[in-house]
Amino acid sequence: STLALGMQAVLLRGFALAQAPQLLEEVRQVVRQAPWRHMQTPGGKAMSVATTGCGPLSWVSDRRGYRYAALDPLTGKPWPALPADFAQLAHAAAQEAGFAAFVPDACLINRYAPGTRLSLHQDRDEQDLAAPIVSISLGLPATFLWGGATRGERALRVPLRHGDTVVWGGVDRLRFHGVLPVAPGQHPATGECRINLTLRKAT
Ligand code: MD5
Ligand code: FE
Repeated sequence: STLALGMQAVLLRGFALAQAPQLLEEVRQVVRQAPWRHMQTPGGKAMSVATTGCGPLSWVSDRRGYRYAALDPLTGKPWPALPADFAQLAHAAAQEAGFAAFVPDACLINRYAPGTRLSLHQDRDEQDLAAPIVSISLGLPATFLWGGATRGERALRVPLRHGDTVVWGGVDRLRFHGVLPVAPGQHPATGECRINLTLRKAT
């Protein structure tokens, strides 16, 4: 089913379900070349989410700030290539939401162990804020917090399950958002974690 969360934010329930096993196999391949790590915030704290990435560029954070980088700072090597089906799925999802021209050049991969959360933030490190972000949820469910244009606005709680895909674009692209602590559990596809892929146009 297709649920309009906002004017230009669309939740496609189960959109990635059929491809999930293949996506997760590709995540495992990425992790072999670009291992999970807990990036440092500019304030010096380790993020509770473990991350890696793939594509020509991927998002990095350290004491110097947030940015997109062509090289993985952990290995010094280019990020693994963006798997073709990541890009295809993101393109198809974006099309459903009215963003027919979306071509991602970066994929950030987040891993949430039980108890891991993501505090309210905006994604504004991309050059082209007219391009949407496509988010694919895999494994354990989570409660997504979907806020407003300011941090203080009351956030809507959106449950996201295995295979759910969300397209955030246009007027809904810069909303504050986060993820509540993931509840402990076991998922047949991922074991004891939630994995989120975000496909982005960084440049
Ligand atoms: C997650 N990840 O579940 C989320 C999914 C991140 C992040 O937030 O930055 O890695 S992406 C949700 C998102 C992205 C861009 C814009 C908006 C939501 N939004 O305007 O609500 O790991
Ligand atoms: Fe975000």
